[in-house]
Amino acid sequence: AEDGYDLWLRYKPVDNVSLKAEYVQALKAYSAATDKSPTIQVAVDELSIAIKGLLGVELKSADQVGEQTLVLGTSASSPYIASLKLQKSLDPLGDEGYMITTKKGNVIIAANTDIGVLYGTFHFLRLLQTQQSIKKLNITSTPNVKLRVLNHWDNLDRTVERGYAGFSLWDWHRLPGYIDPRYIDYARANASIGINGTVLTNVNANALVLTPAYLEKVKVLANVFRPYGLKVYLTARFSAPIEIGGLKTADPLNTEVQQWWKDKADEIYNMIPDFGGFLVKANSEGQPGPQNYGRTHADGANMMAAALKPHGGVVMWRAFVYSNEEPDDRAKQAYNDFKPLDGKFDDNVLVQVKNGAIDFQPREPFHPLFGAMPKTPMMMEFQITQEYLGQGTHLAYLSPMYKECLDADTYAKGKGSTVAKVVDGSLNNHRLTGIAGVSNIGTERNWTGHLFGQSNWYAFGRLAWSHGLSSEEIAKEWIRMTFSNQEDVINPITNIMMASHEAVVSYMTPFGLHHIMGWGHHYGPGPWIANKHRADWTSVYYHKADKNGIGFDRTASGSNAVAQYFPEVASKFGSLEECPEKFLLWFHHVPWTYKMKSGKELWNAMCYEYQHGVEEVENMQQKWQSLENEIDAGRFEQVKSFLKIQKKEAEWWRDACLLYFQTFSGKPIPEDIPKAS
Ligand code: GCW
Repeated sequence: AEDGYDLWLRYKPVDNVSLKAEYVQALKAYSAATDKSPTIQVAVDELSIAIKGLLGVELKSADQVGEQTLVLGTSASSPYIASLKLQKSLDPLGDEGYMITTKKGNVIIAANTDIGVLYGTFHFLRLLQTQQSIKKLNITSTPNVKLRVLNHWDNLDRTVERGYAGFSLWDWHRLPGYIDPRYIDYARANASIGINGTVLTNVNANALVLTPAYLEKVKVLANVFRPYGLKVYLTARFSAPIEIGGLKTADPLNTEVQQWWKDKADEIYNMIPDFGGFLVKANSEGQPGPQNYGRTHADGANMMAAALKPHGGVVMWRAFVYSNEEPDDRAKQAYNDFKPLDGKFDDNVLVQVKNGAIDFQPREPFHPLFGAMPKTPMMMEFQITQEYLGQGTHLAYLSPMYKECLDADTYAKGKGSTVAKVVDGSLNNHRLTGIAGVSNIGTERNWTGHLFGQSNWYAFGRLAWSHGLSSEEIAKEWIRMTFSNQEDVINPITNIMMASHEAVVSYMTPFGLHHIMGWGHHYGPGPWIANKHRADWTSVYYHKADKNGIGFDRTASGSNAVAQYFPEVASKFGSLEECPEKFLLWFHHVPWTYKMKSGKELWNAMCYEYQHGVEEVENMQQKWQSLENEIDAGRFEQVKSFLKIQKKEAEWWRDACLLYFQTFSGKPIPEDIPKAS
């Protein structure tokens, strides 16, 4: 039975007869260098598996390149490619880009490097999987962003912080002796969408991973991943020099501490010559950091950067900081801490910023740090795992959420200064660029727990490579590869996916409400949670509901967080009339009687919005039901069951939030909204 293990690499037989004939014809044989590098070998292996599955034929190696040969390689490895004199067109493709082109009846996959060839191979296979014609190909592709990295919040005991898909893939106990074949499938999946880095460990870090015993294990994973272009990174616990180094301090300006990190870096690179570098969470949520010693984030980051620099490694220093003692609006703290440090970071440091200023909410306005630190590479951090979006059971396709942030205009250098341009380096001429996604992957058979979680891993990779793709294009690719190329399957699932994120926003946090989830676990509604953990957090900290209205005043009359944005954005968000309604309660405290664009008063509009979210889930259920005979029972039934849970929980959210907020508004819930049961 289908269990989703194969992800989007299922390679089921091509059912379109004429296309199948076209493919078989074009793929009589392949030609690649005879002394294949490990990367070319995995490309050829992938082709063989795929061609066998898709076309039912064995891919044969060509004695010489005749017609209908698939040729793959670089000008250096393939004399045939060299003879085509493509180098002028290959040069701009850099060290990861590729070209897929038809020459004299042959399909050519050419690149400057073997990894470029592998990426091109996966692209070519995608054409077959999504049943595109390959008669006259003329494709070139290069990634927008250099570091396209998964962040695993995986602990050494194999629990996964905010993971909803089983345990960590990394079987530390059996490493380094045993290589779980799953590591290879993980690397294949990542390579197929252009992900080129993986941070193995949780940002709430355990220093033990930097000890020799663990580094031996990490080395084995790095060896497995290397042919797939996937570099390994680790989280570095700031206090590691004390915890595993026996030093008395971790002060970044202390020369012994600096030497300890240098030695540690040397030791790591001795074992893993292409080690990527460190990801660091410091002085945030109890993690140690440079501020413990009166130093800045730049002091801390630069110390590690200096240790990694001789080896070509980078530091990804997180900007997710806020302090429990700080009475100011949490949304403002990262900006206040980091903005003054612009220009102070070494050139192998990236500052990694969450998409929004609070914390991976179903909807957040973009983080004001994007555009605000022109001298510093700003790395995007998205969350793929659905911590605040229904975790392991709710269907939410997140590409529209990622795109909303990437497409947002910061106005940092006038109109058109989108977040995407900040992140891809084009706005401020940075060559070191990056994008991270907090992984939703674990040991469940289908990797992500919810089958549709796979689409978020997929979409993250595709957008990291190419942020101009539309969410719908990405959804359709994924559906074709995951389910079927039949229009009557593609269309309903596209509709389900495209409406899904907005549905979650409607039944959880409409109109810019945020962080009203249950305390700690963040699952389910909890707008009433009295927070004893911070002096300034009362039960109404984030929604601020009272008799008059609801919403967090972040304008000049309130916390003035809007002032952190560039003037055009600040005046838009700061104006009650101009602020997009989707962010209204993020920035404004609004009277219950306020007239919304729909003509309804806020209270009524909110009631109907929650109900709308519930109805959208019902729509998703109906559409899914129509696929009963089109999709294998295993996957069909699982998604169906999860949608049933989602429906129940959407109602739970609606009822809980409306009944609670009603205690402030004092207004009736409209009669046509179903009563809480
Ligand atoms: O989203 C929050 C989570 C924490 C997480 C933290 C972070 C890893 O609730 O579990 O810790 O953010 O991003 O550092």
